[in-house]
Amino acid sequence: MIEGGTISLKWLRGWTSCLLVALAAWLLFAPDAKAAGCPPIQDKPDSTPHVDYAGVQHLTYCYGPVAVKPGQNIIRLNPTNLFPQVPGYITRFDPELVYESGTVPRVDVLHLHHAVWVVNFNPQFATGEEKSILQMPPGFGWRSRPTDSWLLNDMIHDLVGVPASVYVVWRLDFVPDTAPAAASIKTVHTKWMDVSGPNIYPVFDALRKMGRHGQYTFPDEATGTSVQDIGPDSKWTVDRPATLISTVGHLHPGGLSTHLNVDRAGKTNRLFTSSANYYEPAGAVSWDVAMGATPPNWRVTVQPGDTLSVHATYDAKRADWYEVMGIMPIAVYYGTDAGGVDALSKDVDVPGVLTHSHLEENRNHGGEPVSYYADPRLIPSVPAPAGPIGIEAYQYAQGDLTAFGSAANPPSVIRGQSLTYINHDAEPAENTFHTLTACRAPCNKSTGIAYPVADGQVSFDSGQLGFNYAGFGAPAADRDTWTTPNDLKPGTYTYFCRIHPFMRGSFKVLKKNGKEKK
Ligand SMILES: [Cu+2]
Repeated sequence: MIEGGTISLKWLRGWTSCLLVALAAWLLFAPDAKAAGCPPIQDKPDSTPHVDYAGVQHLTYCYGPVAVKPGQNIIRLNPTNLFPQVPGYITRFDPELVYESGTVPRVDVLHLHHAVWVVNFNPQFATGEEKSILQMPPGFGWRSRPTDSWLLNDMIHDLVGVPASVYVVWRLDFVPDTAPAAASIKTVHTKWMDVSGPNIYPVFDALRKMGRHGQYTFPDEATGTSVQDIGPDSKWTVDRPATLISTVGHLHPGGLSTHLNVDRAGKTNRLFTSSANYYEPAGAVSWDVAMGATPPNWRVTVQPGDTLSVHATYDAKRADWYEVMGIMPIAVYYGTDAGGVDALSKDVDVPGVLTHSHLEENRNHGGEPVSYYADPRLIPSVPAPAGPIGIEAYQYAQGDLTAFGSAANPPSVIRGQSLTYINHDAEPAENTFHTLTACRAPCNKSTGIAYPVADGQVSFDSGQLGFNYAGFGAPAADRDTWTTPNDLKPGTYTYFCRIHPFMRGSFKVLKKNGKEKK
C-alpha cells in the first residue's frame, strides 16, 4: 500500500497526478504483493466464449495475497509485473477476486468494489462487482510488451469487519507475436469514458429527489452542486478516424444502464446502451447483476470532430444511491479498414450480450426476519448525551439495534435540535470508515446484498466518516463527526452503515412538548 502521500482526494483531479504520486511512492516503498501461484479458480457460469487463435495462451495472474484489514474500504495503487513478458496481444480479460483457497468471497462479506488496471499510465481494463468479461471480437487485441508499465488500482471492501487474505485475479487470453495469428491482429486502445472522471474515486450521488419519472440520468439531469461531479472524461472529441470495437458499462447497485452517444454537427445518435440485467429478486438494488456488452459484430466508425458522451441512469424510486459510478471504457481501433457502420446510422444501438450469468457469491440477499436486531420504535428513548455519540468497534454507542441494556435506548432530541456522532474507529490504528445512512424503520432485517438500502422515510447520509491518511488512499469524508439535520419531524429514525451494513442504529426526534410521537 502506498503510504505517506499528502495529496487529498479532493484536489486529486486526473490520473496523471496520482500516477506520479504512485511512482514516487514506488521508489520509496516496495510493492506489497508479488507474483504468486494461483489457486484453482472456477469459470463464471455461462461465460462469453473464448475467441480461439492458433497459439493463444490462457494466462492466469493472481495478485497477492492481499491482506484485507478488518472493515477496510480503501483505494490502493500498486505497480505489478503480472502481465505477459513477451510481446503479443491481449484478446480477453476476465477479472476475479478469490480467497487463497480459490473460493470467491460472498459479496455481502468481502468484495471488489472496483479495480482498474493502468497500462502505460492509461486505464486499460476495469471491473466492479459485476465482473464483466472483456472479450475482443476476432482479429482485435490490446498490444502488450514486456516493457509496459502496469499499475493496479483496487478498492477491496470488507463489509463485516473481519480480516481476510485474497488474490485479485486476471485471466488473459494472449496471442504472442510468435503465434502466426498475431500478424493479423489489429490493435485496440482503451478510451476511458467516465461520467465523473478522471478521478481516483469518480463518483456522484443518485438520490430519490433527483431526475424524473423515478429515474435519474447523470450528467444530463444534474443540477446544483451535483454539476461539480461531472468530469471531463464524460466526453471525448475524436481527433482522427477511428472504429469503436467494444464497450460495456460499469454501474453500482441501483444502476439501470449506461449509454454512449455521439454528437456530430448538431445531430445526436445513441451508439450503445449497456443495460443492467439484475438476477437480484428484489430488483435493481444489489450487486447481483450482469451488464450487457456489445455483441462481437458491433462496429462503429467515427470521424474527427465527433463528440462521444457517456451517461448513467439510476433508479430514483426505491432508494438513494450514494457515491455511485458510471463508466464505459471503449476499445477503439485507430483505423477505418475494419468494417463497421457510420456512427450516425440507424440501429447502431443493438441489444447487448451478457458476459456471464448469476454468480454464486451473490446468493445471500438478506431481508429475512431476525431476532438480534431490536425494533427501536418499541423502545423508549433517552435524552441524547451532551457530547457526540461515539461509534466504536462497529457499534453506535447509543441506540444500536444490537445493543443490550441502557445502550439500546435510542437517543432523543426535541424537534429543531440535532444529534452529533463521532467515529472513533476512524483513528489511524483502525482507519475504518462508517456512515449513518437513513433506512426505512425498523430497518431490522438480516443483512445481505439487497438489504438494507438507503430507503429512509427521509434521506440523510453522513458521508464516510474518516480520514484519507494515505493521501488518496480512501474515499473518506476527511472528518469524523456528523450532525443530524435539525429539521426532522418527530418520529423514530433508523440508519445503517453503507460500508458495514450489519451496523444499524436509531434516534428519535421528540415533539416540542418532549413527548414521543405515537
Ligand atoms: Cu461502518
